[in-house]
Amino acid sequence: SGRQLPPYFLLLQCDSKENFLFHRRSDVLMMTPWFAPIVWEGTYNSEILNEQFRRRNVTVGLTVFAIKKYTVFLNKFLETAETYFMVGHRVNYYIFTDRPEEVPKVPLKEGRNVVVLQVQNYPRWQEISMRRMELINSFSQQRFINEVSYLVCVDVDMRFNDQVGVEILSNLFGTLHPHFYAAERQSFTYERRPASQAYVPRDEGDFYYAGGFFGGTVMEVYKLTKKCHEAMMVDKAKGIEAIWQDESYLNKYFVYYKPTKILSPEYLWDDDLGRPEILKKIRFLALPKNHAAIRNK
Ligand code: 2GW
Ligand code: MN
Repeated sequence: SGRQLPPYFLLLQCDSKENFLFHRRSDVLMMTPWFAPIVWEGTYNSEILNEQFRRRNVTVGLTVFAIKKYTVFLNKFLETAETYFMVGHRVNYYIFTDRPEEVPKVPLKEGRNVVVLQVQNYPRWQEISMRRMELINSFSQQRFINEVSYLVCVDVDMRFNDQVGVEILSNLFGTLHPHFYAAERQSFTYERRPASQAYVPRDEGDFYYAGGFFGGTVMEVYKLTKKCHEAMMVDKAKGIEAIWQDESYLNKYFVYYKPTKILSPEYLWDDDLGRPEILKKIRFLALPKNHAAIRNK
């Protein structure tokens, strides 16, 4: 068997599909310089991972915000999550909304629950997006810590389109932004005003992460959302708001607290960018939105 063979032989065998260690790609970066895996289709074995997480009987919390008209996205979001998100594992959907009566009743598989959390609305959309950090933070301490092992925090204007499973789970994870996964550091849209708490100097930063998909253990998400919320409050007191709101503060955090795993843009794609060859799966896809009608500014 493969186990008996010396290491150089395993390297030579890496082209063989029968080899049980054949999980690598040469066309994408598979690991960061701080040894965090970057998750692409073809780089992991979901059978092994599912077995490990099932043995731990892990429960995953999926947080999503549907404030005002964004409740229209919930039906497709939940339906597709039932098909593709953490199949075979325990899941709690945490739906933050100001309109609980508009949360659709979607049939759920065994071991999966919807929890509706009523929250206030904010008049400015930037505030709706940014306050997610504060709310995830306070509910982590009050509730999530007692109910789930991991939190996955996502945008709602999306649909699942292929498997999103336990391969994403780690202490702290972020997702490569689909517009910047192939871009140079100089073009990353970090906050560049030194006066902001989200400021990232030109010679720092590893990747540009998407605001719409991050997570980790409840403790790590608690720490992340605390820092981001506090940074926003410092800025707010000075009349500053970072260029891409919560996404900017998230990116600042990840410069100094490196994620232990990074998800490829398979996990947050936008078809406006086409479907390049390196994407073997499109797992979570932005829905086209009628900005004028839905955003109700
Ligand atoms: C309303 C008007 C304009 C923008 C957002 C909203 C709005 C957002 C809303 O009325 N109700 C609501 O629940 N939201 C929540 O905020 C919802 O969960 C939504 O997915 C999230 C972010 O807003 P979204 O998806 O319209 O903005 P995107 O797709 O441009 O998001 C990216 O940039 C944001 C910051 O500007 C965030 O970082 C987000 O995570 C990014 O994906
Ligand atoms: Mn969005």
